[in-house]
Amino acid sequence: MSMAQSPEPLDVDRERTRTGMSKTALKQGFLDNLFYIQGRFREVATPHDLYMAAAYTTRDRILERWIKSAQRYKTNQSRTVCYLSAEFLPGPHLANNLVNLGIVETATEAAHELGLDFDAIIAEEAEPGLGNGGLGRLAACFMDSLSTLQIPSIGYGIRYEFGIFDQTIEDGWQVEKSDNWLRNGNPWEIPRPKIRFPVLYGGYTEQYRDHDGRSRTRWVPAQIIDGVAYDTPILGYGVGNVNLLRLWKAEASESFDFQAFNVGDYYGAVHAKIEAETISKVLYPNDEPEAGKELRLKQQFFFVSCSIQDMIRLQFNTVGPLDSFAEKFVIQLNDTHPSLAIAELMRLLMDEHDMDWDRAWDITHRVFCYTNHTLLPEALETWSVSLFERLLPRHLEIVYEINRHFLDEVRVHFLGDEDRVRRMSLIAEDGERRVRMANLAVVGSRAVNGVAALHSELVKTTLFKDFHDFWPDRFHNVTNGVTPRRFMVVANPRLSRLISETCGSDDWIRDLDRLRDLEAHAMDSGLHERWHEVKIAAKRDLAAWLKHRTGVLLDPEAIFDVQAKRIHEYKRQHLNLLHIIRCYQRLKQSPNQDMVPRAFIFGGKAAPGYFMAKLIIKLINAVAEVINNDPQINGFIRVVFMPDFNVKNGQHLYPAANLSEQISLAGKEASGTGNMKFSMNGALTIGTLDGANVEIREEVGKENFFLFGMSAEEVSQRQREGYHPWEHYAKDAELKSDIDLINSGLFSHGDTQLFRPLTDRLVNQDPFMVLADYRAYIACQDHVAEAYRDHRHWTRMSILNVARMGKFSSDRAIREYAEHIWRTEPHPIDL
Ligand code: GPU
Repeated sequence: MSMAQSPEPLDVDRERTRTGMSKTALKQGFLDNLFYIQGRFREVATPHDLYMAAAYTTRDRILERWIKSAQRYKTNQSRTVCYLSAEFLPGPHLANNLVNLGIVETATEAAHELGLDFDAIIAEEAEPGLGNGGLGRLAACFMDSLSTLQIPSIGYGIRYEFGIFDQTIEDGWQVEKSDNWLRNGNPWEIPRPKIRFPVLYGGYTEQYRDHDGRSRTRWVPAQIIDGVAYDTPILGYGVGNVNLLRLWKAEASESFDFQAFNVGDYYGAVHAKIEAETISKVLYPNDEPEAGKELRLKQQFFFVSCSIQDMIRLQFNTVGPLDSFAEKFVIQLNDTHPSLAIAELMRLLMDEHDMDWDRAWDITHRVFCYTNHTLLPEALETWSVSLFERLLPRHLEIVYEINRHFLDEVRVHFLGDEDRVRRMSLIAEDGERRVRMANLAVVGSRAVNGVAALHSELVKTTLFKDFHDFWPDRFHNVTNGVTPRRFMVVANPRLSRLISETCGSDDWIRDLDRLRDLEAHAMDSGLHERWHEVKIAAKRDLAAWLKHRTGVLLDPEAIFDVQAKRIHEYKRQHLNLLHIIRCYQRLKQSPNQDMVPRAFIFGGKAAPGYFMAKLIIKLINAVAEVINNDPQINGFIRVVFMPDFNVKNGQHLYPAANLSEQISLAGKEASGTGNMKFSMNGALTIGTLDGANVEIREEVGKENFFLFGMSAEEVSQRQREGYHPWEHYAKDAELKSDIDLINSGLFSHGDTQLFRPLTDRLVNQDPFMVLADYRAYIACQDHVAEAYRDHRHWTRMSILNVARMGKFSSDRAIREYAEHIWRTEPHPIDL
């Protein structure tokens, strides 16, 4: 039974005493939960018991608002945004929920009076790592903003039993450990065992005549698996609205099992259970490119099928007939991973709900919208027709039929242009026939958007040029944003307090443009001093954290120069490394030179099968070992790799950074969102004109941004002309000596071969033009060092960066989706 069906109005007074916000109520709630849920008394409670009691005490207070929201949304029949995403990276919930409830101070005092270490309780929570990187974290930021903006919404995804692997570093190499995040229980989720849908796979289709004599298609599957809903409440900041993150867990279908049971195959029946459960067992750890594995396709169809069936159920429960489905719902596809939803909705409307093709298609293409997150060809999903047919025979028929209708239109519009038809087809016919998921997503959606201005332009002019020629109005831009609740208030309470005091209000937390009020104080020496103190304090905290985990000691006075993101060649962590080696060589050549001390900090995971990315991690750690232990360097520069970069650990990084490395090859990073998180916390950016960097620079002013490197245009021109990296290597003596130093074995205990695959690739292919941008990067880094010497000037730039970050709130992004794409309205739930 869904909450939306709760029959009784709430007894608000009863709820308030049970879930009051006063310090006394919090203390009582905490002790009750420790006793009745954890079954513990104070003296024997473990840190984990204390965390669980705190989490339940917080959740109790959210549930009241949740039920109210569900009741209101139901009676209002409100239009609902369904955000379909194979990944969600919400980060630990406790601290964020306390912020959004507005009870951080009360809870801190309550904990103090109970003699508890509040920070230790917060730190106890496991990271829900149900995503790889930017795409999954964006989904979580959007959920926060949807609730804060009071827009009814449901995030649909997969409840992976194992999320993204835990990264440890052993002998400088990345080692992956499985992420058993549910081991100690998850107090934030509520299982809904009765919200369960069958998901079908395999088998065949057949035609039959229904009682009206119409020809219909029946899908006879070979396997049925159940999806069961697990709900996590997503509370908005300072509002009564609570939306739903509904994640599906795969279970064996009871009815299906019984068949095996009846013929006495008990063992086989249990085996089928295990196989069913593998579907939601583990997240694929590839962050573009795609894995292309059969289980991945099964996962995608699994969560998509459950989600569409759930929406149809909700439609019947609230509005009624399916004709208004596209008025009740809008479905946003977070990349192509959920784009099977287009075929699945068609199937359900036609095969299960008796609609003809035209009515079903009318609803389907009006309900879907699609966000593209990459132009990298290797990241664009395609599935071989034979695999697709084996797993989803009915959906292949539907895809063919969509394609037939679509290509007919194209042929009418572009008479005789069969080349274009071939390019636009949902099926790639060159070589092994494959289904192009991006083409399916564009054809099945009424709106398509990129995630930053430059990216959306490139989407229109390169990747989807043919589609843009055909449907120019379908294409939009919505520049990404991040939530200031998580990345400022939770991660950086010191800075947040300082901003609120300086601006005379904390309104900026819900209206990030208000940060502009800081500009009036950008020259104020009192603010400068406190701004500097806040940054130094965060640097000390990070230094202590890193010392404890890696043994490397950083000097808080040094420039904290940070690159934290997935390890990928296009993101060019190795360009950063070449600069570090340059600094090292300079110091070795003239030890007495007046160099500004720097701490180079890296964080990020490599896909387990991505050899070159793993070699880059090894090289970072190898360079760190040599530099950090060279007495001649004497700590002037230090290099450290933060193990297991994730949302939780990232919260230590953003507040402490002075310099944010956003150095991808122009045209390759769709948006980037780390760039926004660093800048909001007062770091200056060194970056290329890529993704959202372009707009960040526009906002903060070019004098407050360290720009270097080729533009996207220059990149494609160079590529057209023919790019020869070895010419740079041969001509630039410093570049040559930096690369030669890697090959000398200095960083690899004399092994001259270890890093050869990396250096050979740079000199011979260099697909991401590291060598072409090397000289400009080094020069720009020299400017950074000079600028850092002038503390007043640097601090002023830092303040202006924060003051001008309003645009990059995910609240702004969600407002744009709501207004231009979804056409949804807020439904306030009063407190
Ligand atoms: N992104 Br496609 C991912 O994190 N994973 C993916 O599989 C794909 C894209 C990222 C983009 O690389 C990044 O530029 C962007 O900011 C982010 O999605 C959110 O849009």
